[in-house]
Amino acid sequence: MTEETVVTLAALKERVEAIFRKAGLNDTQATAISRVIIAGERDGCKSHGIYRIEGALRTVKAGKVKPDATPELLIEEGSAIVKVNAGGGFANAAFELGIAELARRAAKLGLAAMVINDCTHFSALWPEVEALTERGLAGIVMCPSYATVAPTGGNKPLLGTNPFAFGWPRQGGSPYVFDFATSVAARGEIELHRRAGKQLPEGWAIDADGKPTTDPEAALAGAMLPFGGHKGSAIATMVELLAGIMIGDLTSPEVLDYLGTTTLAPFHGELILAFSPEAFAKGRPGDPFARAEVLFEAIVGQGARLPSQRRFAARRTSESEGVTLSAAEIQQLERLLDK
Ligand code: NDP
Ligand code: PYC
Repeated sequence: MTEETVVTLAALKERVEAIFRKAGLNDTQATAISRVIIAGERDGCKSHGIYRIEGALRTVKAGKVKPDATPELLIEEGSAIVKVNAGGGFANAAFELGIAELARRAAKLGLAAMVINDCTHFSALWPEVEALTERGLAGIVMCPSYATVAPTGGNKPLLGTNPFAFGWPRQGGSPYVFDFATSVAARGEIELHRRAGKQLPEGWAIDADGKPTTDPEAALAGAMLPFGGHKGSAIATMVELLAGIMIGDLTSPEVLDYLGTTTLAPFHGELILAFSPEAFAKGRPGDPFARAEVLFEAIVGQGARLPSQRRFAARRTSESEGVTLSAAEIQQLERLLDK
């Protein structure tokens, strides 16, 4: 099965939406979830593209996410905190409901936060960060996951792969965006290695006895490791505190207790922080956007690349040429449509 097919983004979107509608998702849920999955494929982020459809459908089937949920916006006049209750649905629809109000408040107050509660979240965070940068705001987004990562010095899964993303708007160009798991790699990467029959790089995981392993099966049965040793371990813990405990939602070990498995998409909350660079820099010398450009130019000037440049290049190609899917991926989509 080595054949590949090029599919336009519009055709892929139609297929993915049809799969979710068939599985009982309402329009709000199906369109929002499809948007981020297509964005993953478009930007060459396979670990959060169509590969995620089956996990999302399994979660619907297991009754752990409400396919027909309607998220609810809960706002208090004057508050910097915008809350959205996802109503047990996917986070994507909740985010789309709250983003305009978050941006309005951040522009007015200088900074604002969106808290999403009671959601199932399985996607990459950069689509959300980019929704902020498109509105001229800087942003930080984070959420827990489920306990699959051992804290540095420990030997059992406790923390999540807890993604953490940041974005800074750039006039007339792609924003500065980074988005990564606080584990050495996203769990999706381990699963993709397992499916491809490939060994993991050293330093990604330990087995169930706490010994280093490069075998994806043993890693999935054991624990992943935080990136950067104690530093990643502490950042992952911060995510549990801010985007779990502080917002009154589940931490990664609680998510795993609730789900009883890592084969379903995790149920928890999410925290989105939005900043107006102009408001923070007001009264200080220099335009913050122009000063940021000097920094970016200096980074690139050393031969380094900015994060997300690979993604933006993949996006340009996909938008003009479509995306290439393997025969197995096309069969997967057909099978899911026929189910
Ligand atoms: P990667 O290691 O693939 O990439 C992390 C970031 O670093 C990207 O912004 C990437 O940009 C950038 N980058 C990579 N190499 C370089 C380089 N040489 N120089 C400069 N920047 C670079 O990310 P992860 O595997 O850790 O995470 C992948 C995705 O998984 C994320 O989108 C994350 O949100 C998602 N995730 C979601 C979870 C969830 O619970 N919802 C849990 C864990 C992860 P570029 O893309 O351009 O290469
Ligand atoms: O890739 O680690 C991951 C992940 C967990 C939940 C969603 N993505």
